[in-house]
Amino acid sequence: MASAQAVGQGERGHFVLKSGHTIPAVGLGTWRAGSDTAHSVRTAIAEAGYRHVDTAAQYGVEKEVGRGLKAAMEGGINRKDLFVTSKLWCTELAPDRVRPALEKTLKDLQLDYLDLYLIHWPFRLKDGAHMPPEAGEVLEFDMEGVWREMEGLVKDGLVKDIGVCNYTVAKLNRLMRSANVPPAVCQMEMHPGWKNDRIFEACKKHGIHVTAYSPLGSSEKNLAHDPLVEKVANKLDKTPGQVLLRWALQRGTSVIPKSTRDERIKENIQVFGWEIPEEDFRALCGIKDEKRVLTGEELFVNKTHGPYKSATEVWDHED
Ligand code: NDP
Ligand code: 1BO
Ligand code: 1BO
Repeated sequence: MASAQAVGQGERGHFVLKSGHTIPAVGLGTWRAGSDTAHSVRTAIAEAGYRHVDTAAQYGVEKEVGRGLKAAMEGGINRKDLFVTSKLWCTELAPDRVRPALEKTLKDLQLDYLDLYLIHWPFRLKDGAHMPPEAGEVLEFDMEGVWREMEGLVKDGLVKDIGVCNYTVAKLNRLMRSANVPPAVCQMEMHPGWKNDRIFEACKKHGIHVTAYSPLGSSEKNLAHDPLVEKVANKLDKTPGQVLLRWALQRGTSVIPKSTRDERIKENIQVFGWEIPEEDFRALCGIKDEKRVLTGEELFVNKTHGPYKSATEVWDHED
């Protein structure tokens, strides 16, 4: 791992997936990264040592991500050393829409394969659906049919691994019953303010790697100012952001923090070669008042017409 050391990832800088492929432990998030995205992606890879970028068609920045990747590769980084994730949006959750959606994503990213393609949310939306959805805008989702198509993308070498996001234990069990290629990764909201232990345990049982999204608590519930996180950071002479990311790595999840500030992009990958001591790790696990930031309510709930009338229903009553 000498070369990985040289770019700052350290010797434990990746996790191994069920497929045998590796996923770098820290990736750059790109949701709401806006017009700075290409610059952030290039900075992350070429200057900070990231080898993993997380994006999605829904973020509206895939062309920008593609420009940033291209700039980094023109600077000498090999495609095979990068790990690029994208996601299939809810309007495309029908078997005949999967491959065209992936092809559009590849074109926008200027790539000929993805390392990981994820179902973004397990709910199908009608084209042009409102937020929140109006009556009839949340459609039936053929999970098995869509997964077959995802499997076809792996078989044809267009994506190396496939996975899901925002799944419940119930949905994961249903998928595991019919999948020929099991999901390699499950991406979920996770930080000390929402540990999400139930799905985490289910994933461990099935050997599915978990990536923690919104690992800093996102912009809505940024935990960098939490007094306990600050206290641990001061004690270890690290930043609160680094403590939150290191906490997630020590739990066994990869992380995809988003920043568009160069100094934070660099700070967020300096999370190797040191540890949060057990007592502080456990104290961080004990942060009270756990709550999701992303409830899915504004995307999928129609309180009058359903089919999901509350966030509780979105999460199959498992929260
Ligand atoms: P994060 O938890 O990564 O937090 C991002 C926020 O924290 C931004 O406001 C950022 O501001 C700030 N920030 C970044 N670094 C630091 C730091 N070191 N100290 C303090 N604040 C910091 O939130 P996201 O919700 O963006 O999640 C990360 C990524 O996960 C997304 O970008 C996306 O790629 C993925 N994701 C996937 C989802 C899914 O459904 N599969 C859902 C949500 C996210 P600034 O940019 O100004 O630095
Ligand atoms: C609306 C998409 C949530 C972030 O992945
Ligand atoms: C193509 C984006 C590079 C800017 O730093």
